[in-house]
Amino acid sequence: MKAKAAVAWEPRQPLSIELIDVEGPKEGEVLLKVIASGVCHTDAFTLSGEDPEAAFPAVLGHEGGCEVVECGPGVKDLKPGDHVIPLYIPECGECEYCKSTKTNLCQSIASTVWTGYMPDHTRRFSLDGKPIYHYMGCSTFSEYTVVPEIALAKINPAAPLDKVCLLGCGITTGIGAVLNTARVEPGSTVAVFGLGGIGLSCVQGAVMAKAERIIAIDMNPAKFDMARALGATDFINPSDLGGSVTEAIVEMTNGGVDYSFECIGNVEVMREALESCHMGWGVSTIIGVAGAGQEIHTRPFQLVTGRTWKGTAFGGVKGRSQLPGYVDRYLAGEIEVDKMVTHTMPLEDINRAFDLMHRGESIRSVIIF
Ligand code: NAD
Ligand code: AHE
Ligand code: ZN
Ligand code: ZN
Repeated sequence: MKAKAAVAWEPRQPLSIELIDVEGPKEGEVLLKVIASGVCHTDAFTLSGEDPEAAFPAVLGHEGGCEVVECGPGVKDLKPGDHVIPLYIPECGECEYCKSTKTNLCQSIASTVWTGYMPDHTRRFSLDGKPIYHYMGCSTFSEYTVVPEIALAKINPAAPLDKVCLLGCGITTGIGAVLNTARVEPGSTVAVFGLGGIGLSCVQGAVMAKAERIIAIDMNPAKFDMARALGATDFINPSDLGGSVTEAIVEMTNGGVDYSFECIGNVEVMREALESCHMGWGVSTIIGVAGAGQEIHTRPFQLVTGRTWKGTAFGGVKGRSQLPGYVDRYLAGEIEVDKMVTHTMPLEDINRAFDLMHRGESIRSVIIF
């Protein structure tokens, strides 16, 4: 079939709207109509050319709200009309990672997902016979996409897909980082570095965890109003300080925070986030994704003296079994999603979504198909 899609032909170039060919679903695969897709900073990261796993040309996008159109042979639990959210981390239920309660990192199809192929090592997208890569197993910047059943969370059909698409990455990642990865306790002090879709969702998660003090840090003060509305209690703009953010936090909290979260992808800030944690017990969780060749640094003494460095992907959430519950909690008014959608636009305007993100003018743009 034909589908309108935004194709990334090469890094650092605007996406190009094309009418591509989408092949039907094979064994275990599902053809989806994408109703809406958020635009995450990771899409911009891959487009920037910094992602060592990037393959071009590709259809990017991984925050989708979709409807099932057709099921390939062997698909067990989905039917046309079902509402689903594609998962860049699948849940096969059978691998040693799925069987462990300690991780969500199902590895059943990881070698193909992260290199731009379907699990059978072929691709479903092409234009004039030239194959196009998939992206994170989702490729939601296309009217139609093909995803394996094990990478689809079936959700409550009452949920608006143009909102809950954001649970396909940003919001779930931030909340999950706080509740699953760091496991913030009531009464804790928390610092959130970077107040985009991820950082603001950490703020939201910290409120859910009943943190007492939530320090929100961003170089763009325009982000503070939303952070305050979601429950942040203190605000730091690094440009306003004489010294470092770490010094400011250590002073404000009498020694450092119990938990910090890096939601930017800046390795220098990752260090600051760790060193802003309290000696003896502070835990810093890395969420931001950094470019090829970049590495984190700190004095080993920081860890010797009882700080812990952690990281998280999709907030530790197992997609098929746990994401539907996040959708239900949104429907019950327990998770804020609507306020995070600051812009909506048709696919034709998708490059504006990237411009708004880079200029710091959006939290999340949602593409409506
Ligand atoms: P975003 O662009 O919407 O937000 C980033 C925020 O950081 C902006 O508000 C910006 O002003 C702020 N910022 C930039 N440099 C700063 C600095 N030096 N000090 C303080 N603030 C600074 O991005 P996002 O969509 O929220 O994504 C954030 C990061 O999380 C990205 O690296 C993204 O790739 C990553 N991410 C990781 C996962 C995961 O599973 N680990 C999931 C989603 C996104
Ligand atoms: N390709 C990058 C890594 C990108 C990365 O870490 N992706 C996160 C999700 S970001 C969502 O916005 C992830 O889940 N990774 C798990 C995995 O197995 O890659 C690089 O640095 O190579
Ligand atoms: Zn993302
Ligand atoms: Zn698995």
